[in-house]
Amino acid sequence: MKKIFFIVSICALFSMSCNTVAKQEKAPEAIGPVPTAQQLAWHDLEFYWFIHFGPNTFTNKEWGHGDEPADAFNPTALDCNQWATIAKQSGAKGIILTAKHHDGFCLWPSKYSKHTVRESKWENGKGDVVKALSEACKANGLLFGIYLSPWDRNHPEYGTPEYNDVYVNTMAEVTTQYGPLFEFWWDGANGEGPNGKKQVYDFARFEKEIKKLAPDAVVFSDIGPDIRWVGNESGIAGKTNWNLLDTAGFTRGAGAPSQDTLNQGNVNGKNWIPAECDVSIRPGWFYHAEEDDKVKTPEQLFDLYLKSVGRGSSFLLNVPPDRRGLIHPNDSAALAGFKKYRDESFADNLFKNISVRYTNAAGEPVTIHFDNGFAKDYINAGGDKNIITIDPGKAETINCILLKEYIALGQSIKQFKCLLKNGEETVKTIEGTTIGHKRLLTFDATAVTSVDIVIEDTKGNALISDIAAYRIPGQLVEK
Ligand code: FUL
Repeated sequence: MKKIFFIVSICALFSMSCNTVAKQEKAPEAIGPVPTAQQLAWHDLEFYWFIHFGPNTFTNKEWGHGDEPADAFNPTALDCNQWATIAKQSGAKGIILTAKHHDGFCLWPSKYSKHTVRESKWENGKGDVVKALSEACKANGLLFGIYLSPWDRNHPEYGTPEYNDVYVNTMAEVTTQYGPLFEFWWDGANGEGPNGKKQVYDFARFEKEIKKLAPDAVVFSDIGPDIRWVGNESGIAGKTNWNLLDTAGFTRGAGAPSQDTLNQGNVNGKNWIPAECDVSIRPGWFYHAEEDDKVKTPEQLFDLYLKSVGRGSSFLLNVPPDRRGLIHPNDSAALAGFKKYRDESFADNLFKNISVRYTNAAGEPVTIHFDNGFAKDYINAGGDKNIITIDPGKAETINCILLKEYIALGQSIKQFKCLLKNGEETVKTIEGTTIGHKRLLTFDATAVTSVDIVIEDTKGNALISDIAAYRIPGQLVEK
């Protein structure tokens, strides 16, 4: 015991030499499934937009029947550059557009449908919303993605094997004409078509085709292949959130795992399929004037950010343009407030100048000093029962701790706790389960002189890739 104390003290005094010990550590092996390069890049996006726009915007519906006249679609002042500018200002990294919703109306002049912008009066049938938004995204440095509803309540071939050809052809059109895409979205809704028939989708073929057409896009559906639904449309991931999912025995569009499983993932899941939190800034997915006073407030949006991104998921926020084809001022004001909230919350890392002490995987004590925030790919704090002590050198009042796991080598941490200390005394204990891409823990503001992160249960090594602490405005204590 005395010997350990001696070594730890020496290390604290000569942090550089212990740092050298850490540098010689063997690279750890991956634990279980790991993300693809595309999935890893997607994790880092964290926040991006959804846009639901189409005939429903003008007919005040959420699910059009497919019999709406094409002329119903008639925005008076459509400006995709306004959408992209506001998205960019809100800090979003990309936009996913409903190129076709369940009513079958195509926002581009598809060769494979007679229900498109071409058949509408808008811009004398010469307009193309998908093209305009893909260009606006490029001009504003945003990524572009597409939602292409497999369910089609207009297409005469829906409900027959030929419709699967139509669907593949439209996938080819949007990927080749408007790509590159960062995400492709397969909605789970599957109802009857105009002839009362239901479609038997050939998802195996769709998957093969999309992987050829857009190899760099991550593909979303309830159960992946790349990104899964979070199990609710309220934008909330599980506090326990595994990026892993078992899909054997489940099929897309019919028979997904339970919503709880989608929400939390499977601890020993065989596939890396992380959850995406989709939610609308208004009650509906499409614009309805009567919801102008029901736009989520900056504080509500920030709370959702904590419950999505802050639980290792991503935040896909729907912002539906109005009948002019513009983002309503109430929505843009809420988004500006949300951005300000995030900027103010995370501008000042109170754990910028810290000493980090832990025992590495080889059982050696390590001390590393960071004077401008955590700046390493990761530290390997070994397996269970390890303690990582963070010492900011002076008392700091914090109400948020950020932790990240080095997920390129898998997801390992099952359970941990943070002991908030003032001197020798533990003044608050925050319990947690998974960390994954990012975990934001919020609690009542507390003065701390150090924090112990106790790694209680892991699947293997605990690879921590970021540690920070903040004093965020307001009282957003996680429930
Ligand atoms: C659901 C759809 O039925 C809604 O209309 C909306 O598009 C939402 C994002 O997904 O499954």
